[in-house]
Amino acid sequence: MKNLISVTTIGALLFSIAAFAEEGAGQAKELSGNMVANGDFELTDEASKKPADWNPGNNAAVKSVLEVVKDSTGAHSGTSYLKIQVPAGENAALIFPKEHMILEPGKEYELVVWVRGTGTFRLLVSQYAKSAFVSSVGAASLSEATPQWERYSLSYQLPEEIEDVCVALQSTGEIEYDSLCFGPKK
Ligand SMILES: [Ca+2]
Repeated sequence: MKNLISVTTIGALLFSIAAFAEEGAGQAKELSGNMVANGDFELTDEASKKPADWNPGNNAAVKSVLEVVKDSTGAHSGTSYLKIQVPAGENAALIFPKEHMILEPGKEYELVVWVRGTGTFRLLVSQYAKSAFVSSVGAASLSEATPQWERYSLSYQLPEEIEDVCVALQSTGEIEYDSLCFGPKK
């Protein structure tokens, strides 16, 4: 079954965006079209202590540590961000949201996320058809992060044969993510 982002989720998202209004109009505007639930990593699943609405992907297979860090001065948005640590020599960690998105063919979309750390990372859009993984779209290789928050983006257009997609974050070393947004390109 395909998962469309529900009206309730969008309502909750808009409500949480209002709370960030004091952080600057530019950022609030960027988050307003967000199709990814908990892209700002402000919600934590109480049982697992992992970010709510996200799957840890292959983190069980690699010896990586995934956590939501509560740090109001260090966070790029709100009071928390996602931290992923992968020991040297291990495979890159992959994390993606639980809900897939249905997109309009031909329309241009953009994934934006703020990243910092000591390691490498890559933004991806994973493509599915007939409930099966088809391929991932993104940079050819992982890039080095910087110690300060930097904005990275990936443009995406839905190919005809693809039915639904999800964003994915791949990383090695110690990488922190915040303020992730995916939506129609402005
Ligand atoms: Ca945040």
